[in-house]
Amino acid sequence: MFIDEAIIRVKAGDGGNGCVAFRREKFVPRGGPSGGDGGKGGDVIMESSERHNTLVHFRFNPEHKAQRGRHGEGSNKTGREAEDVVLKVPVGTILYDNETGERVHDFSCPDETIIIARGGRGGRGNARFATSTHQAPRECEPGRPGEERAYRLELKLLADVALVGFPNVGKSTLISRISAARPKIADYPFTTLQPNLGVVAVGEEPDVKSFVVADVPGLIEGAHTGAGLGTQFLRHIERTRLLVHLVDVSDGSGRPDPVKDVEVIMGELASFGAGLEQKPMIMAASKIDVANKDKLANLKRYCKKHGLDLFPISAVTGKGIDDLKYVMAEKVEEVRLSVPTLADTPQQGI
Ligand SMILES: Nc1nc2c(ncn2[C@@H]2O[C@H](COP(=O)(O)OP(=O)(O)OP(=O)(O)O)[C@@H](O)[C@H]2O)c(=O)[nH]1
Ligand SMILES: [Mg+2]
Repeated sequence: MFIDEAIIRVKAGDGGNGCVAFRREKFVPRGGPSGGDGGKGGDVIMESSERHNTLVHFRFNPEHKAQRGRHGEGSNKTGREAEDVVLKVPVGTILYDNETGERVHDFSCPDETIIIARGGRGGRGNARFATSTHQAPRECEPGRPGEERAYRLELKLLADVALVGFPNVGKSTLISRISAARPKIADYPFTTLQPNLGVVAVGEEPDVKSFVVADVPGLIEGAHTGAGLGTQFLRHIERTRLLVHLVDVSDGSGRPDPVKDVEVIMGELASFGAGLEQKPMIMAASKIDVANKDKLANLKRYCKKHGLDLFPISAVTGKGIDDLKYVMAEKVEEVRLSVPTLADTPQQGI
């Protein structure tokens, strides 16, 4: 099972202090007490969102604090309440108390909100302590401290992007280049026997976009009828939002015609029968550090003719990888927003 995890510390805002003050007006001797109450400290709130797909943003930023409430003031002015801090998590996130291990909440739908650290109440000002026998109280309360807690977040990952292609085209090498996944890489077909998932983060804080990539075992002609590793992994592709189709254009690929390769893979996707061939797809010409110029040119021509975006990459030298990552992030976001119902499917690790 593929799990994304993060530990966070949160501190809600303290309440503002109550104030001691007395009315001082020209013709009102002994004006009564007028110290206002402190404002409430901000809560820390957690909200599930369809726009988030991983917990990567908490790894950059594990501590979150809400502001304290303003102190009370004279003339019975209550201090202003502090703003709440809202932390967004993907649907499917499970929240645990990090100290006790207790499961606190399971975010199973979008837009669920819970308070995970409660802001402190403001202290009362001296005006609140006046009674008929105690007309000039000098007491007030300090604000209550905001709650401070540590949580562990857990999310079963669902792949957004699947890397597809023949065996040995460099899928595992690519995922190891763009994420922390470290699958086995070797110069023979069917190195990868199980899908590997990796979390890819693109951009700088606070605009980090993240998505999950699956490195799927290689496909070959007849995969839909069970050849090679068969349909087992095509089923995983079914749940992704975007396919990145790798085509080996190197001299030593052992296959003479990259266009034929593309057609075979497209045929397999179509034959599987779940609309896989209609998924948004980005083409990547792999191993361009050792490219055969004719193969690359043929593939470019084919992609142009069929309106497919082609990114020449080398997972070994890093050439073209950043561009590909950004386009993947953009496309995932685009599809995520246009097909919100995808998020309603149960979160299952693949
Ligand atoms: N020169 C060069 N070699 C590469 C590149 N990417 C991958 N390779 C090599 O190609 C071979 C296969 O790479 P893998 O990443 O294991 O290929 P795969 O697509 O995951 O293969 P399967 O798991 O069998 O489907 C390895 O020897 C890699 O070192 C590249 O950009 N340039
Ligand atoms: Mg592999």
